[in-house]
Amino acid sequence: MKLILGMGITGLSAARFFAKNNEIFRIADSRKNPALLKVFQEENLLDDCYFGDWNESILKDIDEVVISPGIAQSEDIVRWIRERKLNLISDVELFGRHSNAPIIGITGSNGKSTVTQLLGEMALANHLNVVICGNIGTPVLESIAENTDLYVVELSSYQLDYTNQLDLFAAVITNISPDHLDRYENYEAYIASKLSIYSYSQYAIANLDDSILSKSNADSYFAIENYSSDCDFYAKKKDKFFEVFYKGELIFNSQDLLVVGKHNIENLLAALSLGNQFGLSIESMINAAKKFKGLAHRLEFVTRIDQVDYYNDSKSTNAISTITAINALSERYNKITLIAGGIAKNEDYSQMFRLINKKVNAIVLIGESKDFFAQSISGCLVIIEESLEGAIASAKKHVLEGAVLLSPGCASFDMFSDFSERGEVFKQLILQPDNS
Ligand code: UMA
Ligand code: ADP
Repeated sequence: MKLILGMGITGLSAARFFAKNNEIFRIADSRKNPALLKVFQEENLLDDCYFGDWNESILKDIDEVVISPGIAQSEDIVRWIRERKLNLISDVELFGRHSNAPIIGITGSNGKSTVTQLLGEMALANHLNVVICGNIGTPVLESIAENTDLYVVELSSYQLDYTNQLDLFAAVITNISPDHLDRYENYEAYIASKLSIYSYSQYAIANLDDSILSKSNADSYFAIENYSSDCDFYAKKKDKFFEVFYKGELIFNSQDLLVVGKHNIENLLAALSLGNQFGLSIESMINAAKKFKGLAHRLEFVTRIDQVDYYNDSKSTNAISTITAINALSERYNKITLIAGGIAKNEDYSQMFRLINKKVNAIVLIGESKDFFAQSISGCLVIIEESLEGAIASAKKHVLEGAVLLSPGCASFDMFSDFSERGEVFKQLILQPDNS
């Protein structure tokens, strides 16, 4: 019998998948009252279920376990499964067994969702029946559809950790920097998790500017700083913009893009490399890139109020993404006010603090990490607030020009259910009339 661990959207998609295929399954969640319980009840998916602290009896008569990515490898249940040598798989592995079209996999510490969406839009521009899914938000098992030409799948390290077999047509790792270190024994283990994607891929693509990936022995590379003859696609800075080249030929200038920042050129190069490998036409990929507006909560332009531009980068949950956002906006604005803080990750923030001291005019700190951040920042005005609402009011009081940037560099769970709620609240507060 199959066991599904976790009753979030992954667990729900696995339960629906088994029910549809007349497969008997048990489902378990270590919370007594998981948020989606009602949906499972309404869909009659709870014939055999277990709630509350993990217990070894859950494993009775089980031969294969589909585990949700949010369940850490350090959990007792994972140890028990491994001791019993049961098959432990991710939803992605199960999806791979039943997929009816080529799969392109995208992972990395930052830029995964952006590259996934952009490549999906490029494939659409090539009139392909493309499905965009995975860690970006729609579980892979929910996404299997007839007549699909291509699955573009965002893969997290958590999903890769529980994947043993998968056949990817091509894969990219956008970059690697410390993230999720609470889930890994050390940084090396996190790096190994990311690199594992290449072992499933017929064709490996990597960012040559990344010091770890440049040693990864990929099949092809892309780069901005360190381009070489190994790079099919590369970009060079010219004045304020970037020129993009394919095999030495200029194909595009970034002034035609709607998204900003060097990191988005990297994302474009990653998507072009994958799409080209799949046979998408370069011209149509470029046309799709020109129309690409980016994703919500990733350096998303919200509005301009009284000469001040507001940006929502709530998806920034680690230091490097905040560094990226500050660098991108400092190319456009002389004055930046940053709103940051939340649950700091177990990583080194010193480079982010140095950049803030250098390039940010004022910082408003919120969340659990506010005092730790405040102690480390001395090069600009530092304001501490108890809420996001207070932070926005404070920013509005102090800022007369330039950009106000929400880029927390931290997880959101101390104040919000997730990064998207944090970003939505930010946008609502900015746009509501009494705040303008
Ligand atoms: N649960 C337990 N015991 C535990 C931990 C969790 O029972 O020890 C239960 C919870 O009570 C809950 C369920 O598991 O009922 C939640 O499962 P989950 O945390 O795996 O989340 P899902 O709702 O299944 O969403 C997952 C991804 N979540 C995580 O990896 C944490 C989503 O990525 C992904 O979009 C979705 O599958 C579809 O593939 C989110 C994410 O934050 C956006 N990802 C991380 C990131 O991008 O950095 C990796
Ligand atoms: P992921 O899915 O890997 O979390 P996203 O595309 O959702 O990546 O972007 C997450 C955060 O990282 C955002 O704050 C975004 O501005 C920033 N970001 C996007 N692409 C890159 C990149 N190539 N390098 C560094 N930061 C990036």
